[in-house]
Amino acid sequence: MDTLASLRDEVLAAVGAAGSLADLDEVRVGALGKKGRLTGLMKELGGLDPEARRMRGQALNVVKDEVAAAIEARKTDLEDAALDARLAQEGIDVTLPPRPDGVGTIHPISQTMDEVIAIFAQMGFAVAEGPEIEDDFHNFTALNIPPEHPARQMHDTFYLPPHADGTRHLLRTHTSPVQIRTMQEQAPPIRIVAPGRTYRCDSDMTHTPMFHQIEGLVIDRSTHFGHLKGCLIEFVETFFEVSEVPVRFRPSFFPFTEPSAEVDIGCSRKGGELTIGAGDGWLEILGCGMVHPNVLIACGLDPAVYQGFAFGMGIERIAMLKYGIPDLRTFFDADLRWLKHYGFVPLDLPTVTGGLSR
Ligand code: 2NM
Repeated sequence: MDTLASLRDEVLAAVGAAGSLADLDEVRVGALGKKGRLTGLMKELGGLDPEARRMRGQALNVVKDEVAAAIEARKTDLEDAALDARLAQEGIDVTLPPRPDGVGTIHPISQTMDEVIAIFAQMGFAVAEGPEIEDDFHNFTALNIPPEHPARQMHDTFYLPPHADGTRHLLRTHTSPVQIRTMQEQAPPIRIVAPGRTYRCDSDMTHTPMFHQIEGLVIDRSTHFGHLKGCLIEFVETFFEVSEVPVRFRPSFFPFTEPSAEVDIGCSRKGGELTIGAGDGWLEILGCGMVHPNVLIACGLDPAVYQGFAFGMGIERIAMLKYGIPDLRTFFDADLRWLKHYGFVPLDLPTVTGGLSR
């Protein structure tokens, strides 16, 4: 009996002292395993006479249960401690800034769009969006584009299958329908930019059937061409991140503006390299003008009270100029090596004050 009591104390002490699950298992095998010390005592029961075997068996079972329970309790403690240690070690500090590596890059189209929006947002423009599937009125008629205008022809515009009444929807050929919808829905003063995807049935070295535009619109009671010039000169200098860029407003024609102009910036082409900001060359970068009275009338505005200016530019084109991307088609190739080369650091949003591109 004495040996059983001391064996019990010894095993329980060893259980308490086990510092790891491996140590604990060693103690368990040493006591309760096939060749364990308690198992050994169990095996000796066979040699006892019935009464002594019963007494001894009961005593052994009590100790066995006690040891098994102690091992189980210790095991739980050790597992909890191991989990706590792992949690402490693998803990994530969610207040740390994220690491931008391994999440890809920002496509130059997205970057350029974000930069342009940041510049106009800084000037007080709101961003407006609208459907890419449009109707004839918002894409053409309201914009003073007559039915015989070439832009309406099948080969320039993607038309959807006609409805029963003969009307057909189309993929917007510019983001101007967003300005039409804004003028219909909001009372002046209006100051918006409309960025987005546009579609034209055209595909060659310098045209893709889907491309990106941003257009702007300002409507108020006394908005004039001077406001248009100041706004766009400011935009050009901020966007190209050079001061004193030569800017030229060259008379042009659009059905939806009168007068209309195209804006060129100064550049030099020496040795096949294009430098923006100086030199004797000119590069066209956007179109603009005073909103045509017919457009205002189509949107329910009185041209005797309200006037304004509008402008539009292609994102691919200004992205190619600013970032020296020579081939339009590569924007749409989804080539990982190209994206790595021309892409931008994620999570580094362009701001006018904090830097547009770095
Ligand atoms: C351009 C050039 C000139 C333009 C006009 C309008 C609207 F809806 F106000 F009439 N939206 N966009 C516009 C004017 C677009 O893109 C080259």
